[in-house]
Amino acid sequence: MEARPAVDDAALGREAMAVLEANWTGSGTVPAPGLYPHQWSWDSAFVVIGLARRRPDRARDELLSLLRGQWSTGMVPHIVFHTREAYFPGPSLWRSQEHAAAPPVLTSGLTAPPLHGLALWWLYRHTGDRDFVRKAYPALVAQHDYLASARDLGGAGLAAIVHPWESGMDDSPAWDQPLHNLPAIHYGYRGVELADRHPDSDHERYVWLAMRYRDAGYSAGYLRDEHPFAVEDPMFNGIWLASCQAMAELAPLARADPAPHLEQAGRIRRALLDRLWDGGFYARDLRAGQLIKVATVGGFGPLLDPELPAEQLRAAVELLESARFMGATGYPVPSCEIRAGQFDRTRYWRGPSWVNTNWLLRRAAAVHSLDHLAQQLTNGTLRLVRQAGFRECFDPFDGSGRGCRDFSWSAALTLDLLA
Ligand code: 9WN
Repeated sequence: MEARPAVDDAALGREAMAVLEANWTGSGTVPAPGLYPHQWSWDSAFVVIGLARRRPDRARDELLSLLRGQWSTGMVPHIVFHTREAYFPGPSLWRSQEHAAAPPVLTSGLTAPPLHGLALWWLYRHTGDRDFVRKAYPALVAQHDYLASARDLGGAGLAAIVHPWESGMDDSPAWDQPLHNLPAIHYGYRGVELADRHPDSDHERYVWLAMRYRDAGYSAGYLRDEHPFAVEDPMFNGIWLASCQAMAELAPLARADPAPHLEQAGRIRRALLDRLWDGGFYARDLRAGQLIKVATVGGFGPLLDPELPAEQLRAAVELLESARFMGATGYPVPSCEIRAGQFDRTRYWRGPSWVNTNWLLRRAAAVHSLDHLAQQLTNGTLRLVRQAGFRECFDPFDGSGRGCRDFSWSAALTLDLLA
């Protein structure tokens, strides 16, 4: 465990702002210098949330900057490349510039959890800036329309992810089964260096899946009929539902009708309950036609719904607080249940705790007036960053930092937790 001098709230807030200043490129906030040198979609939404009170000007620029990468299909890409800095997979893999629907700025061809509606609502709540709502609202309507049309691969109202990167939790044990069901892959890297954070062949599968989709022209028909990875993820859809509700509240400010957003939220809620609930929420593998029965932090996404029925709310909170999750670890919330064979306290989404999922669950707790749980999540998360700094993720047992340093969403959400 690294020792850090004790910091009070004011000093912690100043440190967090300094990280965000350093990670601001002039046209967006990078998740971390070096490792992630471009703008990532859900990272940016967390930055908007974190800056809403202290730097609303920067929060607005952050969101608009990300939305410059939106495709004319409405798809908001998971990476927007504003700089020339190298990253793999970079623009040469995605080749967005060859696609008629893509904007002039280079982007990836995948999307990410649609947190932006909630982020815009957060910003409005703290600034009262109606003009900005009016400006950003249409882009987010288009984003939601894209998900409802091109991504409802199961036909029941949920959006399917077509790549582990779209979940934001790339190496989660939830994707092991669908990845291992893919056909045998023989893909040569031809000069591309493998990052040592992906020591296994799953990284080849990631690249192969991305190339298949690209070579099919990023077509919705191909996704529906042929793409071998299609999963309904409870976190992605729980976030989408929360954003639909946020958009319903913002709609009158944009002189629009809230009803379609509420209908969308209702469809997502019904489908989450019908299709992903089995004593807990699990991801559904649409290609294998079955639930993926490993409990991960992603299974708590539907808690973001204020109208989640009491039975599911009670059972999900019980699981979260149990010795399978935060009841057993010193720090909230392990990304995978600790009793699972796949649990690994050292590997990204296979065990470590993350500030963003802690923040989402703290938001969920607040939505349901679970004040004690919300306080536990706040205190535990602040303890992590106070002790180990704004690391990418943390060992859930001893709180030591993992992954890169000066990670933007860890800093941004700390600002929100301190408020
Ligand atoms: C792949 C940027 C992103 C986050 C994801 C996190 C990680 C990338 C990677 O970093 O994903 O997009 O290289 O593993 O899993 O949540 O958005 O911070």
